[in-house]
This record gives sequence, C-alpha cells and structure tokens, in this order.
Amino acid sequence: MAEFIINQEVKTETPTIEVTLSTDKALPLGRHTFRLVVVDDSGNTSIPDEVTVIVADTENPTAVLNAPRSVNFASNFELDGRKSFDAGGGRVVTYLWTYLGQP
Ligand SMILES: [Ca+2]
Repeated sequence: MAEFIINQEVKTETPTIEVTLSTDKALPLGRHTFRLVVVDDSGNTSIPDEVTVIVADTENPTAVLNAPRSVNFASNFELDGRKSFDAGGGRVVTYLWTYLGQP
C-alpha cells in the first residue's frame, strides 16, 4: 500500500504495489502515468517502463426534478433540476427537459 506523490519514487522489495486513495484525495478523472524502474541483485538498473491509467466516471447521474404543486392558469412556472447530482467523480452538465402531456 502506498500513497503516491507526483514525481516521488516509492521503493519496495515486493513486485506489486497498491495505489491507495481516500475519497478526499482521489485521482482526478483523466489520464495518469506511472513509471517502474527495476534494479537487479548486482545493482544494474532497467530503463523505465510506463503505463497510463485512465480514471473514468462510469457511474450514472441522478436526475431530481422539482416543480410547484400547482400553478395559476396561464402563468409561467419554473422546473428545477438543481438537486440533480452525479456520482463517480463527474458533474451534471446537461439537462434534457421533456413535456410528456396529460396523463
Ligand atoms: Ca457520473
């Protein structure tokens, strides 16, 4: 288990390492590159190998629609989607409104 800081090497004697992240220190969405250099028992050092890990938001947002219970005839009113929210590190950016007619 290791908390990674950008450009700060973490040394282990085990061949795997877990990238530990708390919710408040999560990697932001997008591409993140990690590098490995290995050293043999004679002290010879490898050239680096690198991988890019994409942190992706795969969780659907939740729509929350609020509206007044009743409105006067021929009066304007507002539909409010501000309580809609996202999970998975993203944010709601588009609201798609549809009038479905009378039940
Ligand atoms: Ca999401």
